[in-house]
Amino acid sequence: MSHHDERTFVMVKPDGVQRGLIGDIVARFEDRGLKMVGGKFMQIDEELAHEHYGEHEGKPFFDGLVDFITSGPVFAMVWEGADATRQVRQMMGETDPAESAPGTIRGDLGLDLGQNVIHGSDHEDEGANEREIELFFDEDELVEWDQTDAVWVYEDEDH
Ligand code: IDP
Ligand code: MG
Repeated sequence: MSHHDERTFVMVKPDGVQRGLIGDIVARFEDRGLKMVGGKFMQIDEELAHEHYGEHEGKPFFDGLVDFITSGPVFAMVWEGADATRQVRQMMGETDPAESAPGTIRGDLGLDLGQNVIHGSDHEDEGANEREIELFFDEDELVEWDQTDAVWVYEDEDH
């Protein structure tokens, strides 16, 4: 594979699902030129929530965060592309939607820190993307495929 193959974990949170924002959010990543290699509509249980948000255990917002993320279905995804983890984080905006620039997902679609529509692996936490992909997806749930328009996204792909 090429240097366009970095994978990152992304999830539309229960508020985004309830508000019908899955399509909007998927479209943004497709439009950017990223490639979806995994997608799963699912309910997160307490155990998975604790594992996924383990770094925040003990913080004052942790119990509320677990309640929220288990409160309804999520749409978990794996997206692949050049510098995918950092690019997705840039597209998401800041953790607090109120501090997020218009044009970003949280800046366009949210107003409240506790219900900020989307999760994406932290690009500053080395290996977080691989850990989160493994936590949510089995290897055989990820699909390798040729994105035929990649030649029009990446200059160094062969025409
Ligand atoms: P991130 O989602 O931008 O990576 P993190 O700091 O990893 O932000 O926090 C995980 C999630 O926990 C956030 O997306 C948000 O939903 C929630 N959260 C973070 N900080 C607070 C807070 O101070 N109050 C309430 N919820 C918070
Ligand atoms: Mg985080």
